[in-house]
Amino acid sequence: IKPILEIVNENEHDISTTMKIQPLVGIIMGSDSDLPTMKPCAEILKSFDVPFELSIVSAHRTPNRMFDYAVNAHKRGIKVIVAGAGGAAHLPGMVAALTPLPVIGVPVKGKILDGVDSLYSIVQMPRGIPVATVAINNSTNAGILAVRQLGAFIPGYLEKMQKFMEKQESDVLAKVDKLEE
Ligand code: RP5
Repeated sequence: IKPILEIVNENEHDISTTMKIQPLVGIIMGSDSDLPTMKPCAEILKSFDVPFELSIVSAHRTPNRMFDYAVNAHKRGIKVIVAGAGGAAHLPGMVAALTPLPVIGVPVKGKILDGVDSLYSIVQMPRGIPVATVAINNSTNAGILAVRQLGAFIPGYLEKMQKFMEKQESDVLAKVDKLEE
């Protein structure tokens, strides 16, 4: 994936120009310090050939940018937003409050409270504004869930997901066979 700062600096106000094809998933995170945690999400999307964009959008430090991103994402053709944040992790919930798109929240583990603070901040949404929350630091699952959501209306991704699951199963069964040899 492109280095995050390069993407942000490229054109801060038009993130979609960072890819030549229409991105379907928007990966956003509160800080560049979240990038190592969010990178697996980008990698899994790449492995499924899902076009995505990736940027820093902070609920606290750049609230106006967050508002612009959230209200415009669906107009730019984004179908799913994956939002990672740590600590007082308001980004996924605030974005979900502003967009009609599905939002997947990734609780990022910080240095102090082991990520439980992030998890609770993201998962405890009030009725009416859901955020699909994955496990602490598990941005891989956020990517996989995004592919499944796209698969509901793009058959190619559904087929790829079925193959991915079959391979996962056969990989485990091969290990079982080896253990039992
Ligand atoms: C949150 O605060 C970010 O999502 C990050 O996980 C955490 C710490 O940010 P930095 O101080 O490392 O920029 O907003």
